[in-house]
Amino acid sequence: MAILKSLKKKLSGTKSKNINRAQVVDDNFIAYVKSLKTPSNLLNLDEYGLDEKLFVDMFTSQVMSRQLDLMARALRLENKVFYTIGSSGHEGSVMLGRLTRHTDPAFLHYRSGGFMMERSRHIPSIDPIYDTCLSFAASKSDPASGGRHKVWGSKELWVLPQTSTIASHLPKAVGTALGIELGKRSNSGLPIPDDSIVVCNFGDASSNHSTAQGAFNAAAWAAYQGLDVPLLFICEDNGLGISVKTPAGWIERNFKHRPGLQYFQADGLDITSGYRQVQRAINFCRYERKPVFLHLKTVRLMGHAGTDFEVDYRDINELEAEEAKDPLLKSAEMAVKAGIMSAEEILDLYNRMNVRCMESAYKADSQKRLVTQQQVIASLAPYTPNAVNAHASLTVEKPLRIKLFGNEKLLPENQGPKHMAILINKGLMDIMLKYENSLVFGEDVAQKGGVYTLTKNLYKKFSPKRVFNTLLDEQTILGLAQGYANMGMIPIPEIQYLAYFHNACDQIRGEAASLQFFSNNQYANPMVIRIPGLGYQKGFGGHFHNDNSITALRDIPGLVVACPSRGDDAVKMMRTLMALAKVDKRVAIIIEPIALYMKKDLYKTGDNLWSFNYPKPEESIPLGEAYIYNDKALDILIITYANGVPMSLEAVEKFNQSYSETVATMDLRWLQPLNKKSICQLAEKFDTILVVDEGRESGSVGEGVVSLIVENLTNPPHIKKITGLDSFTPLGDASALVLPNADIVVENLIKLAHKRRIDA
Ligand SMILES: Cc1ncc(C[n+]2csc(CCOP(=O)(O)OP(=O)(O)O)c2C)c(N)n1
Ligand SMILES: [Mg+2]
Repeated sequence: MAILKSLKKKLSGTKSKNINRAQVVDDNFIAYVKSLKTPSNLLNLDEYGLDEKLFVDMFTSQVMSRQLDLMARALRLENKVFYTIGSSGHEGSVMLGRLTRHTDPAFLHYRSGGFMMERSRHIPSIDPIYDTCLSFAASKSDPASGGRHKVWGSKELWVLPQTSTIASHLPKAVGTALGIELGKRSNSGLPIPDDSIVVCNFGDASSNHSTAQGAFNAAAWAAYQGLDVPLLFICEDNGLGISVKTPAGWIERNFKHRPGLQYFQADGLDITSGYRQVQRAINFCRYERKPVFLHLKTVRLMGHAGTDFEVDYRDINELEAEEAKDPLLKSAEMAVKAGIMSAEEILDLYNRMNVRCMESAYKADSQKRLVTQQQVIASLAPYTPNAVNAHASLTVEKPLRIKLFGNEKLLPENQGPKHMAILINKGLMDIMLKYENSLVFGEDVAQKGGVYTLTKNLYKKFSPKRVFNTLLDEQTILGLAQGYANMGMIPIPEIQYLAYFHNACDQIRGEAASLQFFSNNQYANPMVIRIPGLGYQKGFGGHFHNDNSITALRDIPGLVVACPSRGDDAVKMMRTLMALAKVDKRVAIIIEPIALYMKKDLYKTGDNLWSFNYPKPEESIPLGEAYIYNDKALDILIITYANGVPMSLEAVEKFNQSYSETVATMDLRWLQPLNKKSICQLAEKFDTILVVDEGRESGSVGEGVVSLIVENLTNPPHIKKITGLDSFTPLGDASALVLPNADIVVENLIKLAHKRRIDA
């Protein structure tokens, strides 16, 4: 009891009761329970589909969740807990924890304490209170994130960790539901039972987010066409998003009649009346395999988070009315009315859980935290180069390839030099043959074969189950990729143009790329995203088809960004990316320079010097390995990538017509992470360097290259950098004005050569 008393003291602090609603909620419960009397006519739980044990379990889970919230508020003040967004008022989610299976993948709202407590009963060895305390305390032994974030997450309970971006988990929930249906028909099968459903909850305000709306639409769009989408959306409606009220009746009005989305309502404030309602929704979802929108009525108690003083924006009478709806009061009342617990027993349970939470929190606080950078990033970007490279060079038996391509002569390596578009297309065929669980999807990738025919014929060769068009929504495409990966597949989504990646960027930035990090590498969503992009398209364009902004990709932790300049490299790099996805479960993007898709010649028309042989099946390019043209050169080094490579080679050819300085050209090939070692080792051999970067000036790859060299070389060479302008790309010939070109490269080479001569 000493702990309880000290908690109360901390909760009351110096603040008035009006401000400290946690204290009020706590007091209310105790006072209310003390007032309860067992009636002579007992309530029959059977009528609600419940029995005594079931009820007591769920009620206990509600109390556990509540006491975790109260503990967090108290120990936050002692710096022992770093997170105070609670679940109070939302404890009705215990019904979902009970009625779904622990193998139903769950993407949770941050108010899912009740759900977690109840789901944990499926695996008795789990102590959900202690585990939550470890997460609250950012302890290294937190089983969910290894101390990286307070998340609801558990490998054993199929709860994939979510951080705080509201609605960002909905697209991957759609993907996971569709992934269940795809996976159960595939040879490799599913990691969970075939009749699983996906659980995805969120708040009422979050349901308005365009990411959420996109996910509802995508689920309904798929269901409308007869696809199975076993997805249970649960909107936990407490009527507020921080301080902003959701208009009364809005959620029901908005979701009740959506085609393809079945609406159910349930009382989240009373587990007796809510139980069957929740059960009906879950059963419909599981057995009809259709998407469901379950509207769960809740209240929010104790403010949005510990730092939120509701009295600033809510009337005290309104607050008290909400507090009177506390679902724990209702459960206590029902327990007494049903004669399964006395008031004393309830108070005893409440106090015991309080002590357990406090003791667990103090114990968690005494555990080790992350104390080195190495520990923090241990799960960020796993990389086992030997295994990856060995896997990249594994090949499929030749007869299978012959069958795929038609005959021996038609094997791409027997077809002579080709341009990039053809080589990537054939490369994708080989990859799909090698990885039976790989999927190609995106806008227009199936029958049409993509805007630039890169996926041509894949649909015919690998069936619509593995190559399919999606609806026009990049967030959904990347959400599908995450979901399919969760179900064991290797997605190869296409985003039609780089500009359109940006409008869905958070699906990679905040979600896919963060999963290994926030789950301590227990969960992963390996994928290889193909994105045509960059400038210089002749006769076609404007900004959105020539977007050259790479900056937004460069700083996404853990993401690999590949950018080939020639077709054979593209194929070899894709092989490595697939191996990275398979072996280390990494997320990668390959930017395909559109203007190089059809480029055949280098110096003059018909020379065919930018057409290349299809790489032998076992060939690949290790992550980070650059290529150096004219590696014997001694005078000037050009560092570049993508369109910059043929542009620089052309410029060097022109330059050497009048100047004798020898020039090497380094094609970086991998833009993220930059290979510090290889860049610096090569740079060290030169006194003059020209960086040719077709991206925009600010935050460009070139910026990274220059700073690596300047910071790491004892005698940094003279460096000049040319980049695109910080501008959007205009239409027509004006587009050339904002990008580097071969003449500019020549001019700069000449200036650098003169400077060298003067310096010498
Ligand atoms: C994309 C995004 N925008 C803003 C926020 C800040 N934020 C956190 S919670 C929240 C309100 C969410 O309300 P609701 O969905 O109703 O959930 P509740 O907290 O009421 O359970 C906001 C605006 C965020 N986390 N993510
Ligand atoms: Mg809300």
